[in-house]
Order: sequence, then structure tokens, then C-alpha cells
Amino acid sequence: MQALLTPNQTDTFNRDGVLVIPGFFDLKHDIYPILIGIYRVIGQVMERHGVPDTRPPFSPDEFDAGYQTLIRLNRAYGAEVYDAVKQVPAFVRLVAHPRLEKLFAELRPGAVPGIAAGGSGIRIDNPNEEKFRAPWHQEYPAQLRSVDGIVFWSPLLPISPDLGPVAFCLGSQKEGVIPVFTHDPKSPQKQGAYALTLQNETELISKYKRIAPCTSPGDLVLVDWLVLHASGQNVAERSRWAMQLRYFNFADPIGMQHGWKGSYAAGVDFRDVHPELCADPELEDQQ
Ligand SMILES: O=C(O)CCC(=O)C(=O)O
Ligand SMILES: [Fe+2]
Repeated sequence: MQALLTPNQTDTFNRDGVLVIPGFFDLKHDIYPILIGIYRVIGQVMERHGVPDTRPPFSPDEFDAGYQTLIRLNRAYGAEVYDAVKQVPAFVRLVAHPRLEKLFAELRPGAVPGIAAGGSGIRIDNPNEEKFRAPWHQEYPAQLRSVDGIVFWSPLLPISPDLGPVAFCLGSQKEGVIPVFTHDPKSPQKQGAYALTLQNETELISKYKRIAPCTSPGDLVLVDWLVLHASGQNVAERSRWAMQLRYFNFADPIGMQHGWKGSYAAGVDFRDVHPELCADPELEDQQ
């Protein structure tokens, strides 16, 4: 079978911990059915709350029509859409796309791939909203499962700088797992994985060259689970919609040790699995 990646692409991923593959997915076959599913779910949420549906018929460019109206009426309607769109069949099909498993196998020879339960979703980053913006982080503490893993990130609309593209520190996966504070006193509204902050964050991120690629639907960004990355700030009029699919490695020794436990989304407290990686002052006192 022909390889999906050129040797050059594999080298880039191994060096940078990030790789952008333009046009990886088939728009008509893989992506549009997801957009149609989202359009229809937004319609269901409108109907459920008695919001008149005056949207134009579906078009791929305006699949999220009505969403800004919904969140202006009630932000909780947006949370309903967020939870619902993960359950669109076409999205679930994409999560287990054979080409993603093949990519994982090419980049991680000898790995036993797994799909992180509860680790796949569609982010909806609303304009000027801070609460769910991901600060600088590595994927491992937020997901656990295994230290060795890859996020497959793919946008559902063309990303422009004002939508706040994700920023990556190239090569930062070489730091290994970085200790974290599990509470951010500066942002008490942030909870769970969103509250994790890196020890020595400023110093760490200043060491690396940063990129924030402006990708389009169909493009795929591969992210090593140890690469430092952060959400940009959405200062546009529209929400930024992007899919995250997360694959881990059952053969990873640390995952083997803790039994591939999930993190916050699985109801697990990171501090219980990795006390040695918690930089919280109160824990230091206990050690
Ligand atoms: O899309 C974002 O803003 C953050 C994405 C992210 O952290 C991830 O895909 O792991
Ligand atoms: Fe992330």
C-alpha cells in the first residue's frame, strides 16, 4: 500500500511535532456531510427552544447560520449545540477514518493505535470569549491515555488571523512532559483541563519559533501530544469551528502503567495519576 506521507513530511513532523497536510480530506465525501449534520442540529436546537428558523437553505460556507442568533439569545443554547454536534454520524465516521489510523501507523511504527474515548470533538470558539480558550498546553495532561499520541485538527471554515488560529511552538515536544499547576488563581472561571497551566510558561514558550497556520476545510494539522500549543483569540464576528480527533498508543509504557486512564473528561483528576507532574504549591508541601 502506498504511504500517505512523503519522507519529507515525516521528517517535518518528527522535527517540529506539527505537520500541516493541505487537502487531506475529501470535502464532498468526508466534510460536507458533517457540515450538513451541524446545520440540521442547529435547526433542532432552534426548534426545541421555539426560535423561528429563518435560515437560508444549507450551504457549506454558511453551515453555522443561526448559531450567532442562538448564543445571543442564550449562551446555554450554544453549549447544547456543542454537545450535540459530536454525535453527528458523519463526524463519528471521520473520527475512525481508516486514513487517520494509517497516518498514525506511519508516524509511530510499532504503535498499537487507540482512539481516546471522550477525546474527539468540535470546538466552537466564539468571538471574544475567554472561558474555553485553551492556554499554552501539551495534550498529554489534558487527555492522559498515553504520552505518545497525535491530535488530528481540522477546521470547518477557512481560518483567517482574526478567527484566532491555534499557535504551535515548533520542536517543543522535545521538552518531554512539563509539570503543570492544576489551578490558575488568575482565571478562577477556568475548570478542569482548561485550568492547567505550565510551570515556567513564559520562559518555555519564548524558546521556540511559533507558527499559527491559517488552514481551510479539508486540511489536516497533526499535533504531537507533547507539543506546546494554544488557542488564538477570536476577534472576528463568527465562531471558529474546528474538529479535534485524538489518537493514542496502547504500547506506550506510561499508558501501560496507569492503564490508559483518561483525564478530566473521563472524571479523573490529573493529580491522582501524576502527582510528580503537579507544580501546585500545596502539593509540594506534602511531598
Ligand atoms: O482549536 C483550539 O483552539 C485548540 C486546539 C487544541 O488544543 C487541540 O486540538 O488539542
Ligand atoms: Fe490541545
